Amino acid sequence: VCDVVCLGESMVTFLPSRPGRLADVPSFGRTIGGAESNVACALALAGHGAKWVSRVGADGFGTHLIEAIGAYGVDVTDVVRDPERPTGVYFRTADDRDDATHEVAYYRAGSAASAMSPDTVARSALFGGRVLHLSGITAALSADCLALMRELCAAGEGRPLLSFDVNHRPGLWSSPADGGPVLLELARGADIVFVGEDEAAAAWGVRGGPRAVREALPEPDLLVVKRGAAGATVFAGGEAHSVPAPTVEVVAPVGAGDAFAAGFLSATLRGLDVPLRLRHGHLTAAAALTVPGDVAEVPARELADTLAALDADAWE
Ligand code: KDG
Repeated sequence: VCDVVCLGESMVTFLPSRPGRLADVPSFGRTIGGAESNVACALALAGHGAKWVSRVGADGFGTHLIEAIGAYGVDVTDVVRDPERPTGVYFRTADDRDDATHEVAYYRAGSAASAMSPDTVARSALFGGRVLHLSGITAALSADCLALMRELCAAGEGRPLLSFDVNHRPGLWSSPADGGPVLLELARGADIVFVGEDEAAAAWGVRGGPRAVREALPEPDLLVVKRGAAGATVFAGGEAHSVPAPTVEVVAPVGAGDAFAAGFLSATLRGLDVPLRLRHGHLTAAAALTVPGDVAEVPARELADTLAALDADAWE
């Protein structure tokens, strides 16, 4: 049984052999990236049925993505190979803890995944799970991808629970101002929304903490506002719950948001109460923060349950 279907572009990711400017890095190690497949991998590691739906090129990088993501236990049977377009790749620098020097070089324009559209992605593949997880990255990839996202976020009956991570990537939008209104429109159609306080400020000009974000986005049943090391707040119905984040030694922040979403969704699928879902999100994110790549081991379920159940003092 498939619990969660994740739709989105994944890329072969190149991590630098040493810190410094992209221009100076002598060599790179290969790994995999892609916000939505990161969520699928973490969910599969946590024992859930997870499927990743996408398009990759008919090239070696596409094969690598399918094999590597499949090796996490993710169902990759609905990933389409595109003989005409390449698999996207991207390069990172090792300074990405520091926003001022963060560099990500994408080589993904015209990629196989950018050809995802309402015509090329089968609804049967997307609607077969309990949850469909999407992110704002897909909306920025092409007009076809945006059309698909609009259709999915507007689809009413017969749709699984729709989870949407805003994932605002200013560099992917042709003009930084384009992304905000689209991401807000898509988020309004989802049931569960994840957004960083910093993203809400950058994309929507919303400042004033989690409550201000909720005012700008009252529609989703569950709205999770993430505040980095300060923790996260979830709005569910008329209630708000905040949980601080555990303190960890950060190796690389990339992938932590995806891990958070996976932990929260895992706890949601297990029917745990809303504040506990935040704690599971934090615990899974803590694991991802301490590895250089995007996907980390997830804490074993029994351990995560024990840690999540510690009283509030332990979480301060
Ligand atoms: O959340 C991590 C992702 O940002 C990373 O894996 C790359 O999907 C990616 C993107 O488009 O930025």
